[in-house]
Formats: sequence, C-alpha cells, structure tokens
Amino acid sequence: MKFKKIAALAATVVLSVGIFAGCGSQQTSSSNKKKVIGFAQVGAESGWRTAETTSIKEIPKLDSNFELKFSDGQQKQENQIKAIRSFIAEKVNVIALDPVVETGWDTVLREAKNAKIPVVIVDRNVKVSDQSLITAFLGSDMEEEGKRAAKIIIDKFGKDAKLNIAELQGTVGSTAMIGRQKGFNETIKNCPNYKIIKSQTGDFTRAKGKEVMEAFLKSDGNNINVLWSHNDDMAIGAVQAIEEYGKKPGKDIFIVSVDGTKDMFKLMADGKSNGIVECNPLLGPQLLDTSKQILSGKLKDKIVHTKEGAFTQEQAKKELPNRKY
Ligand code: GYE
Repeated sequence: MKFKKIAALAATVVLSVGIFAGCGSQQTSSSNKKKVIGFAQVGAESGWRTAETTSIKEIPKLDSNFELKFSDGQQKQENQIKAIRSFIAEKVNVIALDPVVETGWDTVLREAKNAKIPVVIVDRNVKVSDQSLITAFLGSDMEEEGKRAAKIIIDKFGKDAKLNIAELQGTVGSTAMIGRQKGFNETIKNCPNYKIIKSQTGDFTRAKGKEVMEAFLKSDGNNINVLWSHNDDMAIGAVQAIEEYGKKPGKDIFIVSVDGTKDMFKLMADGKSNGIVECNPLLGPQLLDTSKQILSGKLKDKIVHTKEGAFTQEQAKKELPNRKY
C-alpha cells in the first residue's frame, strides 16, 4: 500500500516535471523548428504534373509550420533516388515520393526506414517486397480510371460494335500506365469485336503523343476508329497529328483520355475530343494532412484514394468554368 502511494506520488512528480519541461521547451528554438517535407517529383512532363507540383509547393502557405524541399527527377529514377538520399542526409521529417516507375525502390526506401524517416508515396505507386518501407499512400486508383475510359467507349458504341482502337501508353513501368492499361483491357474483354490495332508509348508528353500518332496514321490511318490515350497531353498532341493528316479529331476518330486538365476540357468543348476520365493532381492539402497525422502518431488510413469522375462532351462544356487545373 505504502509502496503504491510512493509510486503514485513519484509518477505525479515525473508527470509535472514532464509538463513543465514540455512548456519550457516550447520557448526554445528547437521545438519551434518547422517540419520539413522532402518531395521527390517525377518531372514536368505534362499539364497534370505541373498542377501537382504547384499544389504540393503550396503546403507552406497552407501551414506555416511546414517547409517543403522540392526535387525534379526529370523522368529519371536515378535522379529521384539521389534526391531521397539527400533528404535523408538533411534529416527531413517526411519524405514524399511520386515514383516514375513502380520497381527498384527497395534499397533506398530501406535507407529511409533505417534513418526513421516516414515515407509517403504520392500519385503513382511502388512495388516493394516489404510494405513496412511505406508509411502511407495517397493517389488515384489507376485501374479504375482505365475501366472508366473503356466504359465511355462502350456507352457510345455498344459492346457489339466493331472497333479498331489505337492506344497511346504512358511511361512504361509506371503505375499510371500499368493500371490504366489493365483496367481498360479487362473491361473490353466483354466486347468481342473491339481490337487494339496499335499500341505504343508516348511517355505522357504532347510531343511524343503527336509523333507516335503520326506513325499510327501513316501506317493505318483509315482503320482507326478510336484513340485511347493514357493522358491528356498525348491526346492533345495526337489531335494535332490527326488534323494535319486531314481527319477530324472527335468526329472521324473518337478520343478518350485521362487527367481532365483545362486544355483538354477546352478541346472537348470544341468537339475535338470525346471523353475525359478525371485524375486529380491537387494532392498538396492531402499530403499535408497525411504528414500531420504521421508526425502526431495518429495516421488514420494507410491508403487514401482520391475521389474522381468522368465527363462526356456535354458535361465537359458545363464543367469547364469550374476547372481548377
Ligand atoms: O496522368 C500524366 C502524368 O502519374 C497520374 O502522370 C500521373 C500521370 C498523369 O504525366 O499526365
């Protein structure tokens, strides 16, 4: 009994000293130090990417307790790995990685784990053998996006139509390319006469999208009924190629793409494209929120998928004035 009382007293003393020390230390500069997020970005290949960068760079404006270190990987994994290593050396509080491709991250993410720095994967995902290397993931469900793109085509033509489809793939090995292709292909399995007659990567850029579409048209111009593009920028490049070839994009060739950038909404409103599957790049607020949860030891969900929709031409016209990216 006596022992319990002493123990309780001791605990109270320890607790109040703790609180006191806590208050005191709030005045010192060390606990006032800003939390640093190091963000290893893919590059600047598309309108979507630029919108994501802008949104994430806004984190310090949303919360002045946070600072952001930004690195542009220029679409190269080796640059992103270097960036993560410098973030570790600089002892940032959170590492955010938007990985250009899915594989090849185990070693560097283990280094981050050993340094006790939480890693948030943003937008595209990674494939690692040990899930504990990742603290959280936030981004889109890319497979779902591919399914939605296929559904737009099925809604328009019906599942028994005879269609020749040209596919512009995103960066090979990226979640955005793998997931969208998988979701799309699985959905059109139920359409016996849908054929993908052309399929090549345009690396998610306008220039490459145009170049690859030119080659598609040159070899099979009169046979393509539908263009399925893994992102808006490649489709925008392809629209130019189609016009230069002397066909009407959106009429002679039905076009569907993923992202939902303002530029694509404008093309849709002009009737030059037909379907948009939305992929939201405005991930800054979500990354801030997730980082705060992690740093306070109260992470709610390890995986957060962004809510998104899809738009036909008519819906795009109405939505255009509200587009934020
Ligand atoms: O669709 C594309 C960008 O990873 C979701 O990457 C992103 C994709 C986006 O280059 O435009």
